[in-house]
Amino acid sequence: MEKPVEVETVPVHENLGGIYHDIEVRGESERWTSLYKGFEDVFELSPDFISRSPGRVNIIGEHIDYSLFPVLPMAIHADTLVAMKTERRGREGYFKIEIANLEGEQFPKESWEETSDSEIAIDEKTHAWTNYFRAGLRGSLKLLREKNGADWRPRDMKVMVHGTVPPAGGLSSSAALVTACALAILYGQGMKKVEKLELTRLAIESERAVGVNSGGMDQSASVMSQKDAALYVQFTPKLSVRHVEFPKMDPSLVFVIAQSFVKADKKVSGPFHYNLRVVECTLAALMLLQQLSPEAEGKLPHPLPQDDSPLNISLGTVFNIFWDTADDYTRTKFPDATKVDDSMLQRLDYFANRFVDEVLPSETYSKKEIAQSLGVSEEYLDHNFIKKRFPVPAETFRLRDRAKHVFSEAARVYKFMDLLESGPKRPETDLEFAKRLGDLLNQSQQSCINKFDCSARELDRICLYARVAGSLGSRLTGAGWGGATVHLVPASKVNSVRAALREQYYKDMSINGERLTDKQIEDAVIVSRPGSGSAIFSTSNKKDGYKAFGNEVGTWGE
Ligand code: NG1
Repeated sequence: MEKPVEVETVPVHENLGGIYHDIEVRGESERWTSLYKGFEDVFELSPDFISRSPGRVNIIGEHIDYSLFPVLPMAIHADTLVAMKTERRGREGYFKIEIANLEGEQFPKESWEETSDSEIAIDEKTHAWTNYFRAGLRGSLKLLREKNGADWRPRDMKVMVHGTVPPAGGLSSSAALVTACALAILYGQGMKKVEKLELTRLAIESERAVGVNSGGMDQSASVMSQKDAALYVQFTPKLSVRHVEFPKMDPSLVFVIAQSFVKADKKVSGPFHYNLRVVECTLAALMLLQQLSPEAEGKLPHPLPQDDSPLNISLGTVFNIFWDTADDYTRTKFPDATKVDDSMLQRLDYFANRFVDEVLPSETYSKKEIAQSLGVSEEYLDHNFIKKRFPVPAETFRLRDRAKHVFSEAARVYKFMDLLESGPKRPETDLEFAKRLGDLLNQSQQSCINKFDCSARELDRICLYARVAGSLGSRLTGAGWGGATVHLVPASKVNSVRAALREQYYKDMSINGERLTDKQIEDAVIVSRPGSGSAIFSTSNKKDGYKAFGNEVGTWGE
């Protein structure tokens, strides 16, 4: 089951069957053909290759990746495709980018020039779709320059994009877009072996340039997933993954994804939602950290420990410091901790239910209170955390509940993994076992509602209706505040869940005054099989160009 991925490179396919499940290939061959032809229509040339990166659904482990605790997402079928041709034509000292989208009305074409040594500028306030390309470009150029030396010059790029991951829908359209762009740029600029881990790290950094202090779950899932397996992602001591298959069960279980149609655009709402949560978790980490050694009493240790989280110090790191270096001082101060055995679950439970309550007794903390308690100025907090990179305007912070969510959610991920890896215990029936998995999803949703305040009324309603109709576990997936939900459903109950959501949620719903169409309702609920991660499809040595996509399945005619 365990597979090291450090040296794995992104696969280069010549067959769509290597990328999609068989049943998906026919529809995809038509779509890939449209992209290829769309490219030829706009640029009057054929693309050299197409890169592809999928969206993801998170099964469990919400809002804990940026605290560096493990998460369990899986890639979905929906993805972003980037067709590209590179050439050397433009002015000396410059390179040119022409980028279009198959859905040109919604995503207008752009072209611009950059100097060969430029640091790509991104104006995150414009929320332009091409910012994601720019973000991928900035990260990729940095890596290419490191590998190729300072004299290396980028080639011109013609680019055509198409995505099927719904934007702001909680399925990580942004990570799919950034990752597919970064992969296309690396490959198109001459890196024929793109290391998965390198691409993932680059995509995480790149996405942080677009206005969100994001964790690393989405990019990991998009790049490193494999067909028919969920992906267990660990962020410490370094980024690593395990491919996890679900035990075969009777009744068989499927994951159903249901859209809420409530837009959750992190870049717009970031200062009040996502980025604020990152700040709250970071401030909570500082408050806990300050308790951990005699020198730190009443002030922060100097220098602060540093990690790879968005603001460089996280709840996960403080948790590790506590248990790895617990000394006499900590033991005297927190005697209960000495009774905790060294299992992760016990330790997380101690943090979620004892330590956090003791250190953070109040529901909210003002900036002034936090600064006083840490022995630093408010300016220091602003400069290093609250207004660093993407400022959040908040003056009060709910540290206790945020931290309790993080530690309890991390425990749920461990429990879920334990169950998956040990399978049903005799004489437990498969259904009883499945219910235990489902309970963890339901508890996660409860914690997202009560402690992390990242759900939405619509998401709660969908979860409720789905559970009544037979889902064993239902929760929001991704950042929340809208977007999508995920449900663990016995295959025999999928139709009743679908029918219940249609009747009770979608039927009377309207967007901008318009009722949902039958097609929208049909597409809103999908059964998702774990899909594969990023890939390149090389078309340059195909005599038949786009026919390559259809020929191998015999669906493309003249
Ligand atoms: P969404 O908004 O669903 O793509 C975001 C973050 C993840 C993770 C989840 C919450 C980005 C790109 N993704 O996912 O890293 O923190 O929220 O678990 O910011």
